Amino acid sequence: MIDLYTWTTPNGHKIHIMLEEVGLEYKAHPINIGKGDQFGEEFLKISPNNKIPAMVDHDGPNGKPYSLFESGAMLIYLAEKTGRLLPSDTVKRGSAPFVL
Ligand SMILES: N[C@@H](CCC(=O)N[C@@H](CS)C(=O)NCC(=O)O)C(=O)O
Repeated sequence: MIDLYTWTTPNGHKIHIMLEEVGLEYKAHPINIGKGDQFGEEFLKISPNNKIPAMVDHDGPNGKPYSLFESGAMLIYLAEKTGRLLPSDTVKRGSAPFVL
């Protein structure tokens, strides 16, 4: 189970879309950045740069809770956790259909 801390911005939507695509169970917690929720003491423990999105995977590496922030890092983590949407082969990760 993943707790996702997010708001209705493109960076937030990226993670909602990824979680839906890979089919992991999650609960979304609204962090209203217009009202300053991102500066709350508890949220800053998960996202020290006071930005959404951030998440806690309660079934992280070695079965332990794992928290992370930065949408790019979250996307890679979720892809690697599920083995979906990101080839492990470096060449296949590129957008070019061929190698020069
Ligand atoms: N590089 C970060 C950018 C995150 C970001 O800019 N989040 C914005 C909303 S889209 C935010 O939380 N802003 C609140 C603030 O800076 O106080 C990521 O990709 O996660």
